[in-house]
Amino acid sequence: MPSLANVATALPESRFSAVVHYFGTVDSTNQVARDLGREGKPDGTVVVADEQTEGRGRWQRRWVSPPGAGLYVSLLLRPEFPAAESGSAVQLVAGIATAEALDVFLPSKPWLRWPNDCFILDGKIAGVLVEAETTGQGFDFLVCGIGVNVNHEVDDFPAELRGRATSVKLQLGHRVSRLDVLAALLDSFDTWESAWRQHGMAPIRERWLELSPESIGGSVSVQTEAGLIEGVADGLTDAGHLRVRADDGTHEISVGEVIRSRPS
Ligand code: BTX
Repeated sequence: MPSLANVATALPESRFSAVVHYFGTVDSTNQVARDLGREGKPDGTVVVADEQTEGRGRWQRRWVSPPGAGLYVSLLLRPEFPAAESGSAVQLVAGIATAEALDVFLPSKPWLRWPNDCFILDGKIAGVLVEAETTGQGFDFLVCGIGVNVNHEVDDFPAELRGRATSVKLQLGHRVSRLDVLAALLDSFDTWESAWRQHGMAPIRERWLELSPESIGGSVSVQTEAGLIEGVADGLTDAGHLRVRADDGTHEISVGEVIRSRPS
């Protein structure tokens, strides 16, 4: 199986193959990509690591990132649209790309949970963390971090995640190349990011919703800063916010996460 260390030369040619940085161990590929962004590195720069010691999720949560098992990748993006608009779009694009890449390898359909999780059956297999860097002058760049559990064994997960997290290997019974997963992911990301640049939110929102059946008509519980909102999911707004019909009216949720759903 090809080594991830060869990533800079092994990726098929695309807008993400020109500047690729590989590291054995980093704190967080998102942090490294942010530092590179501050140094002025170009749009499309890719950071990949074999291990993260401080892999992060949202709200200071941890992303478990053992050596040799997962794909830990961050993309440096310099979109011409404002941070809020670009961040929402990139989040959707990254979710689509993750699900489509996993679909190449797995017999069960990957599905997405708003705003940033990818599941196989009821196991979380991947997550996306988009961070924006802004200065006093305005919006500088985005870092889109994606973590995919590729060759994890059950023992690679801490006890509290066993039974809730899964990997490609646990689903398939054999290892797959992280380089192949990355190539599929970047190919899909490029396709859907181009669709967004050319046609706006409509095509990516439609594709994202195809991959997230619970987000249309599912009974969901959404944790927000203002508390728990329970109701029926009614798709996404133009800004990528989750629309939920509840007893007290329709909510358009910009910050939060679906924590439960029941079949519609
Ligand atoms: P999140 O905040 O939605 O998910 C974090 C939560 O998911 C944790 O609190 C834990 O319950 C669970 N979890 C942690 N690690 C794993 C795992 N390996 N598999 C399944 N569940 C897990 C999701 O945040 C966004 C994660 C992005 C990770 C990438 S990796 C490359 C880049 N660098 C970096 O530091 N973060 C991103």
